[in-house]
Amino acid sequence: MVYSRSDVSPRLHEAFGQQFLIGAAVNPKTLVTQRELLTHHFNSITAENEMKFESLHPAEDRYTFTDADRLMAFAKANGMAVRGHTLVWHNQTPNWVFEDRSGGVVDREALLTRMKSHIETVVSRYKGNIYAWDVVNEAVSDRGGELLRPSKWLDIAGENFIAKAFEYAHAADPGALLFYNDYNESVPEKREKIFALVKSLKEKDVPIHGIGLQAHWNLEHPSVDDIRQAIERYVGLGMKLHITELDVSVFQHDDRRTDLEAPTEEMLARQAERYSQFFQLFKVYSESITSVTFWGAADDYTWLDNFPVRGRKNWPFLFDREHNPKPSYWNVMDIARS
Ligand code: HAH
Repeated sequence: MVYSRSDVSPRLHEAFGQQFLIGAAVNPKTLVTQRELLTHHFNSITAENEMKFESLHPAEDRYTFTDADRLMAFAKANGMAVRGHTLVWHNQTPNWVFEDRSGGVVDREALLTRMKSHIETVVSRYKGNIYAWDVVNEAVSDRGGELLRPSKWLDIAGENFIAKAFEYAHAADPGALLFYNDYNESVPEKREKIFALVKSLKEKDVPIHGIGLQAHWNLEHPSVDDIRQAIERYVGLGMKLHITELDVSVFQHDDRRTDLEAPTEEMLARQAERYSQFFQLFKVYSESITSVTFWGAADDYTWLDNFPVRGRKNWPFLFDREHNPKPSYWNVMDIARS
């Protein structure tokens, strides 16, 4: 592969310098393969996996910081900010967290003690160097009739686990901005649940500063209007907003095709139109939106390759597989300058 052209196009993060940070999720591989692109266009990075519970804390008495520390060093060497992702989640969390010494279910108090110890250790280590943390990820249910997603955290510790996570994180780094982060954040039913959860946290004086909109969107969904309404609703709670995991899949939800070897011209044009609409909105709300992070940087690597459809590649970003700007990039730059 030839990685060449990205360094000659105008820097994304400079174009939005007055509005918000421009971030990318990275992993140990892309820190190498996308190095030029990352340092040219982005001024914030997030660990795709390397700061999750299972990566940092695989056994009760063992922490593994090597990959996360390397990411921090990369950011520092290149003058980039770092968003932390994520402290408490139902996924990518090792079983030991929920088990007692005899393999049974740990009790509530012991689970909260483990949570506290994990959060203290991780947040203190990067204190002052991580501007915002996703403290709790995806705790709200997608199903009708229930507010919170069934999980071991909820089962064992009760709904208070969410408030506790924020308290522990705030105690460890009072200077870090603390976020509740979720997907389907612009779907009206789920939006109202996220709103209700965050409102109840605020009413209990829980130290929460913002809502992370994951923004895993596609060519048609969610509608710009639903996104605008979600932003309005969350801003109404006095929350800062971060766009935390932006990508625009070229496939609709029920499209299961696996035969495409490259995105069609129509897909690229529609994707560019969508990106343009999104960044127009982000600009309008830039008093509240202070950071926009893509869940990757260029189409040579995305978590959407083989997910949710196996054997299928996706092309969700502003830069193509060779790191050249796509029509989406030029549209976003036009919005920046408008
Ligand atoms: C996000 N979940 C997670 O926050 C992130 O940590 C991960 O790397 C990728 C996406 C979105 C999601 C999912 O993982 C499964 C089903 C729906 C949505």
